[in-house]
Amino acid sequence: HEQPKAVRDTIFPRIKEDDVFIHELRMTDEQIKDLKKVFIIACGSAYHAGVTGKYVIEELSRIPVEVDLASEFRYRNPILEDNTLAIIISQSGETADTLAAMREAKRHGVRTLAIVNVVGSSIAREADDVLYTWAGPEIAVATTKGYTSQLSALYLLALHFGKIREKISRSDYLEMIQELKSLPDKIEKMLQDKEKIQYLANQYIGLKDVFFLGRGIDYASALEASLKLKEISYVHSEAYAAGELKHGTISLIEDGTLVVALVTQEQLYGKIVSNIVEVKTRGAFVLAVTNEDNKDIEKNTDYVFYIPKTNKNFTGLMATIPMQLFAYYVAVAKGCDVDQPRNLAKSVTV
Ligand code: F1P
Repeated sequence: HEQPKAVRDTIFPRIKEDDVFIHELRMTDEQIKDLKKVFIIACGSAYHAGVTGKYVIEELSRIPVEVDLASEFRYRNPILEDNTLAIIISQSGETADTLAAMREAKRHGVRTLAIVNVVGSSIAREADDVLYTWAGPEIAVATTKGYTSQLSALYLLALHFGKIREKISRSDYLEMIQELKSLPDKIEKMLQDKEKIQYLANQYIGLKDVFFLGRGIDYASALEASLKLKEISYVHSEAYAAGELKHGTISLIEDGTLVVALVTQEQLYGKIVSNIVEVKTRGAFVLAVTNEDNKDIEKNTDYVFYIPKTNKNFTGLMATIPMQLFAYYVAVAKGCDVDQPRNLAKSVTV
């Protein structure tokens, strides 16, 4: 419920007179124009923010982006060429694998930009530049506003790169800036509808398996939705890029299996609807999370949660929040302690 503030505090100070202004990033316009590659490196939810970041940075700035898990990157002798920027994402700034991966990137002479919430943390101290998220000092163990403020920071970066590299028209740029500014109010509005999510979660106390499906940015949101459910309610769940279903997973869908379809990318509506039809044929109960103007989806689904319409690059932030609420309500209904999830630490330092 503090997400409108966290998102506002992360975005607003970096928009001045309808321009993105990231004074923390000490890269010249020439260096940004010369970028050949961006590596995003993180763990857990921060990694999922990075997957969203890949879609948005590539779309808006046309820089190729590779996202890697810090625990893999640090041991795999990565190929890091000149003109690469490593973006390190970590809420705590202390995650051991992420810190080690950042050091590995630096050892190769690559410039590092950290997106971190904790001021003065190890990652913040060692990175070349730091873009702080302002989610506040009180962060849940299973991150929620930490995650959406990471997305906010990545949206700002993508717009900034896109503008400097002249990959976005002036009118699209201005429109997206207005849209960024409207996100906190839209989150506020969406939270007013939370009983709809609570109602559904209460039907699913005995829930065993859930499948989250999405394409493009919605796939990244599906990864985070699935992790959140596992972390706090201990329900088994899987996130799938919807097009991958036919490569085996579909055989796990049975009568009554809950499938959550994230459907925010208008250009992919048709594609995901055909995946929804496939799982419904096998008896799945389908919850769709979609844009408020996509009423058509009701024809093929059992339950719909509508999110406020926003620019297609920013829907990840909108779609994730109802999924965090879903995980929360399932956990509460099952009697789980959401503030102290078992086997989860606020920062994983070993
Ligand atoms: C990464 C992370 C969190 C998760 C939990 C364990 O932490 O996976 O996303 O909620 O706290 O660690 P960080 O590097 O972003 O601090």
